[in-house]
Amino acid sequence: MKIFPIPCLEDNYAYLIIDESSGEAAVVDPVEPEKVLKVANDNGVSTVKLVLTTHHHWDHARGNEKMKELVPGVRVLGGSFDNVHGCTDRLEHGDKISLGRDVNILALHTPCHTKGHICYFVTGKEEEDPAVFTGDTLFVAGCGKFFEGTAEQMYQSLCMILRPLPKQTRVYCDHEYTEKNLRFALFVEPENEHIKRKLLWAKHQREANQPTVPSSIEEELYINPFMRVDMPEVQKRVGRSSAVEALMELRRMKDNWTR
Ligand code: GBP
Ligand code: ZN
Repeated sequence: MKIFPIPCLEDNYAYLIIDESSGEAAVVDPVEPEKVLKVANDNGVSTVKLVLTTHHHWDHARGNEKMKELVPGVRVLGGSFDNVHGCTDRLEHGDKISLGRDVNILALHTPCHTKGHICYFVTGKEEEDPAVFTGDTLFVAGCGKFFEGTAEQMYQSLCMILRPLPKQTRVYCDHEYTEKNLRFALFVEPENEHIKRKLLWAKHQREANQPTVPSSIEEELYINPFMRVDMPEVQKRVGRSSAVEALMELRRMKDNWTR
C-alpha cells in the first residue's frame, strides 16, 4: 500500500491510501475533496472506494457530502455513536473492511475526544509495516482534548487500544501539532533525551515545510506523555499516583499551556 498525507485547512491532514495491486483507494477525513482527488488522480488511482471518517468535527467530516457528489457510489464510514456527515456505513469496534487486493482495515472505537471516534488500523502486504490513522485521539507526542468523554475513556483508548498495537505500526494523526506537543512533553519530562531529539527533528521538518507524520507506536511510547502515564516518574511529575489521574492532570495542564 501507498500512503500520502495531504495537508488541508490550517494544520489538518487528510490521507490517501492506495492498494497498488488494484489501483483502488480509501481516503481518511477528506475535508477538502478536490485537493484529495487531485492527489489520487496524479498517483494512478482507478477508483476511490471508501471514505474513512475518524470523527464528526467539521474540520474532518465536512467534505463527505461533496465526496459523494464527486465520486458516485463511494462508501462513507464513520463511528456508530458519532453522527458523521454523509455516513453510509456505521462502524462498531472490531469491524473489518477490505480495500482492493491487499489492504485490510480494522475499526477501533476510541471514544473521548468524541463519543464515536474511530481509529483505523490498516495492513497491506505481509512485508509492509501496518499503519494506524488516529484522527484527533492520538497526536504525535500528544492527544486530543476530552470534548465528549472522560480521562478513564481516554486511558482506555490511548493505553489499552492503541498502545498494544505492533510497535512498528506507523502513526498518522490528523493535525500538525507535533512541535507544540513536544515542547509540552519536554516541560513534563525535562530529562527525556528522546523528546529533545524528536523536537529538534520536528523543527527541521517544519522549517523545510515537511510533515512530522508518521511516527510509530514504539516512538510514541518514548515521547508521548499521555501514553506514559503508567510510569511512576510521569505520575510524580504531575503530582498524581494513578495513571488515569495523571492523564486527567496532564490534559488539564496542556489545556492551559500557552507557551
Ligand atoms: C493550539 O493550542 O495550538 N490550535 C490550538 C489547539 C483538535 S481540533 C486547537 C485545538 O483545540 N485542537 C483540538 C485538540 O484536541 N487539540 C489537542 C491539544 O491542543 O493538545 N476542532 O477542530 C478540534 O477538535 C473542533 C471542531 C472542536 C469542532 C470542536 C468542534 Br464542535
Ligand atoms: Zn476534533
